[in-house]
Amino acid sequence: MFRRAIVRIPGKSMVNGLTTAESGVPNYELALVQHSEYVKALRECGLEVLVLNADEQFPDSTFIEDVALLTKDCAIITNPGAPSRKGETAEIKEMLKEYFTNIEEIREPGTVEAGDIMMTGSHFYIGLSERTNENGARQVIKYLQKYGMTGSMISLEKVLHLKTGLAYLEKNNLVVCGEFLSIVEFQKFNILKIDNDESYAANCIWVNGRVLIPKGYPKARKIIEGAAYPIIELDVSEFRKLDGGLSCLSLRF
Ligand code: CIR
Repeated sequence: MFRRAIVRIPGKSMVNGLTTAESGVPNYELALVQHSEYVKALRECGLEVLVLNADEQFPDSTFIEDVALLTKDCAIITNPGAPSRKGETAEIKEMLKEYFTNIEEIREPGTVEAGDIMMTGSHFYIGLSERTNENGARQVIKYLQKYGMTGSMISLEKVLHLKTGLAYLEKNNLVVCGEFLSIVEFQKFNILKIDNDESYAANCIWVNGRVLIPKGYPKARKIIEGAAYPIIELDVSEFRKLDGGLSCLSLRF
């Protein structure tokens, strides 16, 4: 169960965020509304939500998931692979001191964005992507082992982050799409397959028994509901325009 989440209100500079989506510039006002609905949903799931102010210096800083990996025994501050995102970690590192005694850090030449890390109990899968390199993944695994947890690496072919196409919903249920369907390591899970035409819905999140999914993906909704999860559907269209989704918008711990 999670007790808390940290989110960051999007800044006006989000219109300059990194993207490959080619679906237009996000509407800032609408993004603010969608973000506040997201916060409301996290609160409905019983979380205390810590809301950080917008940071205009960093256009992608609302995607706060990428800058830290939070586990039950330690926090690992990442070193984002995207140069424009590296400075996002400083403030988070400071604020996490209030909640974690053990804080570790990924150092150069290692790069890691935590959107590439999926927690399944005490084992963590780490995607090797354009943002997360092998050196960074090795550092993560070393820290996890220090605190009695384990990690392993998965190579990415197409998607931005590991959790762009995967979500662990506890109770051995794994939402899987596209390139991850054939990965041998994942066959031990109960696979909830998402069709390619609804691939965006693979980035959903389990929060204390409920699953938050993006609005507008009826087939994915049916599959996840079929696994007996109550659903909260949220419109995150403006974050999708920046390759971001539901997991990226919070750090849950
Ligand atoms: C980026 O490219 O870094 C942002 N525009 C999107 C980050 C999405 N984060 C995530 O999937 N964990």
